[in-house]
Amino acid sequence: MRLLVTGGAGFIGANFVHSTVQERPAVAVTVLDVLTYAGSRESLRSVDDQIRLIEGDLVDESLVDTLVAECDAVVHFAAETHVDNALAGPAPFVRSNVVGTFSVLEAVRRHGVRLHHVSTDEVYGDLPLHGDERFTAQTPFNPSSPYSATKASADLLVRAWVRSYGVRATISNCSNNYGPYQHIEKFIPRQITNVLTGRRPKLYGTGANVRDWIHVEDHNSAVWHILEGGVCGSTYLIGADGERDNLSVLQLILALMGRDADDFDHVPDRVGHDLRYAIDASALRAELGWTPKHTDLTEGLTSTIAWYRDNEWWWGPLKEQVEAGYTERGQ
Ligand code: NAD
Ligand code: TDX
Repeated sequence: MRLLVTGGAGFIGANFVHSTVQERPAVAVTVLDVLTYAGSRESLRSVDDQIRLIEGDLVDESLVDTLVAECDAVVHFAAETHVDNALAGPAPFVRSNVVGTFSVLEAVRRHGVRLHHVSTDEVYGDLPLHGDERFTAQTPFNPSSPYSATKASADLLVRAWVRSYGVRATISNCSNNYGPYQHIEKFIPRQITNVLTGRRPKLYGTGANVRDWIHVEDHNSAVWHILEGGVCGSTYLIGADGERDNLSVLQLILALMGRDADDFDHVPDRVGHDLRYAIDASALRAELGWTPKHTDLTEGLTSTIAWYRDNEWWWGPLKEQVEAGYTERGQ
């Protein structure tokens, strides 16, 4: 199989490329990535002689057309992904997430190529903090932020291209990922690298907001299950029953790193901050037989902390600038 992976130099995409190269040697991987601040050649360094990396933009329709024509399937990860950046400046989110997905859809339509579109649970908005309701594929879209609105828009384009043009596409909406190679602007790696550099972790508001954590390897194994066994036109929700409030995740990180439970700062809350996400992944488990492997958050965080401790070469050069940006926003 010749596989085109968009956004393969970002967090989830790079982990996907690593596991694909390792576990599926018959798959020829091409990565298309424009290498924004969030993408890095370094994330693919260990596999660079086993893949082809094309530095280019999703909105470059002729480049996307050429690459899609050469492949059997596309896994579309590329997007602008950080909610705080979307709040500060939404334009790149509309460009990459909406126009970029349109460009991919037009190319797969022209060439009859199978597409898997990677999306987020944030398209469904948020749930009440206390309760046991969870998102399913039937939950109506209700995005809160410019980021989630552009992801919902992209999902709607994919659905319409399936219905109107018979494009062979599946969609997945996954919960919050963690693991190696995640950009240090995001919650878990920001706090780990704050501790590693002698800074105090920063918690938005009271930390009561709940996220449903999944290890990136489990997200990616679900993507492979869907690519191979998913029904075109279907949406699959991916989650591993990992609900935790932010304060308890932070205090677990502090404990695992030998710090006191109160060794952090409260900073102003994110505007429009989604309260709670929770995924019901029973359809994916029942239909495609997928099960997550990393269900113990303490174990998953222990290995993630070890990865950041051992790989300062990868994140160290970014740290000052990322924290300067947060300081400017008062967070
Ligand atoms: P990331 O920000 O780490 O990586 C995104 C990658 O896309 C980067 O390498 C970037 O250079 C590339 N990119 C952005 N715009 C591009 C463009 N116009 N052309 C080509 N490449 C471009 O993101 P991530 O966390 O790895 O997320 C990957 C996908 O998974 C996204 O679609 C995101 O919405 C989705 N997702 C993420 C999470 C999560 O917790 N991180 C959860 C659910 C879904
Ligand atoms: O310093 C911080 N302190 C803090 O309390 C940061 C960066 C975040 N937070 C909070 C905000 C959220 O409630 O932690 C939670 C997680 O924040 P992010 O890592 O920014 O993730 P989130 O906004 O939940 O979105 C993530 O999951 C869904 C990804 O960034 C999205 O791309 C994905 O679609």
